[in-house]
Amino acid sequence: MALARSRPVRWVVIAGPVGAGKTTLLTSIYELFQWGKIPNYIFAGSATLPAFEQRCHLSRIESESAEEDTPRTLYDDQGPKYLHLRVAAAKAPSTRVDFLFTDVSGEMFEHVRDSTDACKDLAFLRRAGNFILLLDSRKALRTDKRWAMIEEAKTILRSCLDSQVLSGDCVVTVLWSKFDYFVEAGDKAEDQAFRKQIAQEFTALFGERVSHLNFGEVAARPTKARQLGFGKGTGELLNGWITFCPSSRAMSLLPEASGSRESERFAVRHFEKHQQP
Ligand SMILES: Nc1nc2c(ncn2[C@@H]2O[C@H](COP(=O)(O)OP(=O)(O)OP(=O)(O)O)[C@@H](O)[C@H]2O)c(=O)[nH]1
Ligand SMILES: [Mg+2]
Repeated sequence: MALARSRPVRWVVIAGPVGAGKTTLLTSIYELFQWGKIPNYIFAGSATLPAFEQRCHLSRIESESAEEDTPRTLYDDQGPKYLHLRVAAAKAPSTRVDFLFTDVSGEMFEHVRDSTDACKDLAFLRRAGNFILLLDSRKALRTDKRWAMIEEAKTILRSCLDSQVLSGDCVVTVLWSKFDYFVEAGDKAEDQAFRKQIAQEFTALFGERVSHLNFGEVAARPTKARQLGFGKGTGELLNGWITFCPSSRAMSLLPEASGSRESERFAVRHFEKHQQP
């Protein structure tokens, strides 16, 4: 069955600098499905199982040692890697949704941040129905790092909007990743005030330019506050992606005739290699 030709797919771009937690967020969704821990939905397949498994492999080995870890996503000019996930409603398994997630190295977003032309080259951004911009809570707790981290995130989003690659009805979520760092630090009033201030700043800067802007928090692998449970917040996030999708954002995977050199061709090649029987 040619997935690419048979059903619409929702494209979710996970954006953020190196080490922000992009890959871990994706693997946590996959693992929670394996453990049946996503409320209301079940895993209904993936055309990129090896890619998910490869990313989970290291953390599984490491989980027998003191600290789990995610392999770094390497930057190469082969374009982004894509992870496919098909989910079904638990009560109506024939109701399915296909997601295609980008697993892009943070270095690619450094190029995006530095140049609107680099943005225009990234065709996957044009297809995004959801754009998830990660803010690293670990850095947010470092007063010497937090403002640079916030500025970098704003610049990535600004660059994507200025270059007009993000569609007007793309849902943009500004997401505090590694939220367990805040929890470990006691989630003090001043930290809550800081997060509120950042949400206000993003709203003031981008609220008019983005039709759906929202905020959230996640702790995909909460090693600093294990009581939160693995994948804290990821189930809710996925639920939001499933239940709220502006109508035009479910798009076919078929390459457009004028498709640019990387994302479409890469996706189709990738799917042809990894299709399930
Ligand atoms: N404490 C904690 N650490 C996390 C969490 N999520 C990810 N990490 C760690 O943060 C580091 C970076 O995570 P990645 O998922 O590789 O980050 P990335 O954004 O994919 O990074 P690049 O691929 O290099 O751009 C790894 O050591 C993860 O184990 C979290 O929720 N809590
Ligand atoms: Mg990565």
